[in-house]
Amino acid sequence: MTDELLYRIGLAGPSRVGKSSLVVSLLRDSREQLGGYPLHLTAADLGTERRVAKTTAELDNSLIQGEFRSDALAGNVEAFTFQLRLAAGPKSAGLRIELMDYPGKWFNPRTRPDDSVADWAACKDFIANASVLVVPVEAIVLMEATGTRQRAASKQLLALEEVAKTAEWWATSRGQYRDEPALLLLCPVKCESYFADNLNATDRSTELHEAVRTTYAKVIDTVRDNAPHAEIAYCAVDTIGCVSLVRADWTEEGGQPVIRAKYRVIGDGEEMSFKGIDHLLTLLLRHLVDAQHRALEILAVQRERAAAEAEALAIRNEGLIGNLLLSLSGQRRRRRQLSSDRRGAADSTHRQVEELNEVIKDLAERPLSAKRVNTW
Ligand SMILES: Nc1nc2c(ncn2[C@@H]2O[C@H](COP(=O)(O)OP(=O)(O)OP(=O)(O)O)[C@@H](O)[C@H]2O)c(=O)[nH]1
Ligand SMILES: [Mg+2]
Repeated sequence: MTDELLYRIGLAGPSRVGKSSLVVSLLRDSREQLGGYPLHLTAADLGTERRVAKTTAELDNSLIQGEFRSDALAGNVEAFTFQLRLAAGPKSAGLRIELMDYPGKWFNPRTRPDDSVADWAACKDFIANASVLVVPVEAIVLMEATGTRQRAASKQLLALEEVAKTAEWWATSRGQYRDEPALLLLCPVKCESYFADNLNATDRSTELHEAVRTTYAKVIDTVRDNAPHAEIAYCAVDTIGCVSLVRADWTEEGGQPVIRAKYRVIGDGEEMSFKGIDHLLTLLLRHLVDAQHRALEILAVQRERAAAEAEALAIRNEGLIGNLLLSLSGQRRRRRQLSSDRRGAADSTHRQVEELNEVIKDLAERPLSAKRVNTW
């Protein structure tokens, strides 16, 4: 029997919000991000490795000769499931993680092509089975909306109704498994211009936090109502970092609101400056390691019981003739072997639980920026 469990991470967000950038930023430097911790998050197959490399290159290409091209990243045209492995310690059997990214136009019924209905149904099914739901929030859409019309347009751009619906059925599904950890992560992205801890100087982090809290109140409430055990966290991330918003113009295209952002590159203009990604990874790892810990604790109890039963059988006295027959038929030896195998399996699971205790302690002590991370 393998101890490798499968965890799913779902995404909820419309087109161009920044889903793929967020996922790839999380994976590209994960080894570096995890520095010092006995954890390794790696691509589990060649397809994932290729995908990360391709999207990383596109993201890097959005910064060329001191200019930021916000259209450098091609939008997804199909769904892609990242296959990942997290080894939570040298003796740990590890966790398998699947993360599904998809074209954001499928998310919104207004933009969903007729021939994508079945594809979207498969995405919904994946999300319903995910223990984590990540909601990327396009920060500029929230922060640059002034007046009633722009605020209404911003809700449309963020596909707020759809996000709330998705959160509701995710939470309803999580509500059926209350002994399993569940995590909702609200992640503002494109928020470089509102934090003074990276390359920009203006601090509007409190305002951003408040805007997310009030705008996503329905999402938060629906998760609280349907999955009261779920953790709800906020984590603001810069996946580009070295840009500053110059202006944001609200226009319309085909009757739909659009926001056009103009940035200037700051810093040395060559390198991106991620911020908050390590915090996001920590929040995710805390959840995954906790889930694995709970599952292994249950397994350890089962294996301990099985080992005790096998041991009792191996040493059972079956009387003079019974004992002789057991010995002659080789049955006694087989019982001892089974007992020894089961003892080994139980001890190994106990060691894994112990090892995870240490990892959990390490992750809990990892400092998180109070401006970028919050739990609700
Ligand atoms: N300024 C800024 N731009 C970003 C950031 N993250 C992503 N972008 C830009 O936003 C654009 C859209 O990002 P994607 O990650 O492709 O968005 P998506 O949600 O995957 O889009 P679809 O695949 O169409 O659903 C990209 O061209 C990025 O350059 C960020 O943190 N800051
Ligand atoms: Mg994408």
